[in-house]
Amino acid sequence: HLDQALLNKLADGAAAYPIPEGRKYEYGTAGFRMKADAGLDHVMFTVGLIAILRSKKRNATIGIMITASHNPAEDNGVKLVDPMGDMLEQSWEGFATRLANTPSDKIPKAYEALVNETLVDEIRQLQDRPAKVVFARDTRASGPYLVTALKAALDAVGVAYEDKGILTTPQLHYIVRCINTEGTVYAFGEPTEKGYYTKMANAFKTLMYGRTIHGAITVDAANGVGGPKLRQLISYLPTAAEGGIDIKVVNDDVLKPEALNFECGADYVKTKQRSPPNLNAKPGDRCCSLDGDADRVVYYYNDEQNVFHLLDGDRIATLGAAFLADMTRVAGIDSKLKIGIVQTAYANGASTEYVEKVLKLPVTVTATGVKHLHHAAARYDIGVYFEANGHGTVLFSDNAIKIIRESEPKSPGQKHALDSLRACIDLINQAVGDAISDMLFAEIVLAHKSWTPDNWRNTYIDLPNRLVRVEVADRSIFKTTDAERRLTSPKGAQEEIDKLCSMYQKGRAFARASGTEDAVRVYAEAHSKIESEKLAGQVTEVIRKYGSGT
Ligand code: G16
Repeated sequence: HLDQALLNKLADGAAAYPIPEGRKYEYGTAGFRMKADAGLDHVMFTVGLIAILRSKKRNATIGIMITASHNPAEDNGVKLVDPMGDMLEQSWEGFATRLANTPSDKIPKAYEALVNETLVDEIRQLQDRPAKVVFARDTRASGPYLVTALKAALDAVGVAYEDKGILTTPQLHYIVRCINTEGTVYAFGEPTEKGYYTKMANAFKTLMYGRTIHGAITVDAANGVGGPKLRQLISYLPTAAEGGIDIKVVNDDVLKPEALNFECGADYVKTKQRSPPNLNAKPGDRCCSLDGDADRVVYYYNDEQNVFHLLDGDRIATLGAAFLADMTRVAGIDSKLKIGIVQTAYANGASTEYVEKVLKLPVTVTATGVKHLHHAAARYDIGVYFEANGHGTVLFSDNAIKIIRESEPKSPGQKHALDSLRACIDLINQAVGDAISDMLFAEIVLAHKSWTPDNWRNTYIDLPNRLVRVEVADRSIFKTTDAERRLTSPKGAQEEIDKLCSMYQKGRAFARASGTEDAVRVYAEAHSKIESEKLAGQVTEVIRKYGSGT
């Protein structure tokens, strides 16, 4: 049993954050997400308690990120970060969901029950361990109030915490990993924002040795936290005149809260397949868009005929994997390392074919959500994972890091390749997908290959595709299997989708319930644009019919 004084403090703290009538919460694709004023404060209080339990359980610092990433400005959300800077272990999502759905007056007892369920092992009671939590938030206006609710829980239990203020999601993940690996062989860096910039800038300089980036890159920061943070990083990077990079930051207004993700940002560009209206880029100029918390990025450009071309997460993955595979070959260590790519069902069919047939690398397909891709990528020595929407990174296994660090070069070419690989280990944020780090990585690879965006796009031609957001009465009835590529419920829906797909050349489509929005997503691709749009429309009708609730 927990001390009565602690239970009383929890009761007092939780009373200020009741659950609104009828509200149900779920730890989804990326934690809890909803309208910020629809009872998210209650969730914040409970997430604070889960972080405490998790910290005690793992005897490590746990991170909490307050953000709703690509969602509209009035939404907010919260996700937990495990000790190595990765997403909360999935088996704990259930505890988080359960506590979030507990009415305030029952929280003390529910917390006590969770202590008994998660912290008591046969040898020792972990409950007496000290807990440590770090948290940060994006630029949303609701952030400070939500922090108050979170602190109320941490203060009620009386644990140590650090408020890191406003950070990008990947910066918080980086800091958590740095804190927990400090002084070990896995040391990740200095656990500060400055440490993050310095590590990235140093790696960038090594990788850019003898290379030139042609022309400026325009970065649309979605009017989110990525804007000011990127500006800070720029002050650590060499300018174009110094052999570095010319980054033009646009859509970086964080003072107008409603501007966040509005007609800009990675999700807008990917979904609408068009540039943000105010970009002012010339034909051939490289552009990219971050999302609201700077953990995803997509590239694009207009060609000489002013036709828009998207270079999405699939492209960044193939670009990066091809580069890393080349470097391991030049370094003479390719036979010792298994390189692979992880995608989701949203990956363009042409990209999968390119990876398997041209790059000759294996592909693993997982369900949507960084947590799924991350784990699959960790099974390769060099695992490149990207969602088509721009979330992704590269993971180097301990074995790969050892081989790359310890190999002795036998020629200047091998030395250069090994130095480059070592710098990649530092440049790429292995804790989690990081838009800023991914963007620098893409810029470096393009410079190494002397590629224009046209060269990049011509590696393979995307199958025309369409993504549709369908609102239904209850999205939870849509259940999937086979990495979300097939519906198992409602009965009959998949058969109809299969029939439709078979009517089109290269027709492929699937539907799945979103984990971050109250909607079902439909993806369709086919040989031609008209066909892909027709297929998307027909599958949308199927989903509407089965989801109408009648
Ligand atoms: C989050 C997740 C991503 C996922 C996206 C859309 O992104 O982190 O892995 O692809 O949501 O997910 P869903 O289709 O389930 O809504 P973000 O950028 O919002 O954190």
